[in-house]
Amino acid sequence: MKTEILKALQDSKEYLSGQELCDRFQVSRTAVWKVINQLREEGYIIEAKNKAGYRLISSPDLLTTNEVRSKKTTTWTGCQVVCMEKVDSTNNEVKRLSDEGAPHGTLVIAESQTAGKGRRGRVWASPERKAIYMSLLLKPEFAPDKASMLTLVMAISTAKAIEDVTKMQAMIKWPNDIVVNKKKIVGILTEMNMEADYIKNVIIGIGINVNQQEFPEEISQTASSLFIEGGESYSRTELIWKTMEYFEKYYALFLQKTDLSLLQEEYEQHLINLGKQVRVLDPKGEFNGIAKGIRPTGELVVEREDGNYEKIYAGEVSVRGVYGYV
Ligand code: BT5
Repeated sequence: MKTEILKALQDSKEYLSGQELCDRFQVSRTAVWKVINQLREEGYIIEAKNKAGYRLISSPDLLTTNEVRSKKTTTWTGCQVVCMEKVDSTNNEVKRLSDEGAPHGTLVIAESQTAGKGRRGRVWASPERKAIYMSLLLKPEFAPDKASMLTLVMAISTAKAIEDVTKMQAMIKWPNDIVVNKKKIVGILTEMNMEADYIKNVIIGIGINVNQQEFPEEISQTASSLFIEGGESYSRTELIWKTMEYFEKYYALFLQKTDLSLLQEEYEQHLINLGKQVRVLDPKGEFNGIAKGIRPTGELVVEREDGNYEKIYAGEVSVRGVYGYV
């Protein structure tokens, strides 16, 4: 009911009378009054005018379940939304919920993470309230070897969402980073759980640096936020749903062929490495080359200095610029 009342207030330009809210939602005056007070405690500024009723003046930039749900614009992603103040890692929480039967499309969002993770045991800096930490649960039917491509599907979705919301150019550093002005703004971590040879679930975790004003010393050279790059704060809720809207679009294209062929052009247009010198940090031996694009199955194609083409698989290998991060 709280979500519905909030939505009614958001949708209305005029005052909404207490009686109207009671009638619409079939609840008592006291119940409406309680909800208004709860919303105020969450930071909503709601004006109450004698005889006229209630009017929403402003919303806090808090990722509460009510706030996020009331702004939902998607079809199936976020069919269930769980917002948490603090969690070890949203990816871990989605795994737990999935084991309890949560459906395909469940979205977990947290205000902070105590054990935010990157790939291969790395740490994702997750300070509270300024950024987005979210994970999407998928229970797909395709074969497990296709799952790693979903990182790329989410990467293009997030880049497009950032461009829409901030009007800044967002580029993809293959396979899982989004950069703005060559600084890392987004990291994506896709994890898969299997049962026999089937996919039990795929969990796509996305960390977006939105309104941070500073970064820990260790990452201050490479990391940045949309606030730092754009000079203004952005609505996290809007970024969340825009990302999910694009994900629905690109995931549908992905499913048509169970590969990236229908997204490849758009992905490569955003690929910061394209045509550039890269250093491939392959545990079997590092080498330099020129990034030529991606294959429809997601590998980066790199032309070695001797002219040979190499397929780079995201699993074991990192790619850097020859002189630094990109
Ligand atoms: C990633 O790993 O970039 C994937 C990060 C995924 C984070 C999301 S948040 C929601 C969900 N829940 C989780 O627990 N994880 C996901 P990787 O490519 O391995 O990059 C990690 C490296 O990025 C670190 O070693 C740092 O150098 C750097 N880094 C750490 N925190 C950062 C931040 N907030 N912004 C930019 N760079 C960061």
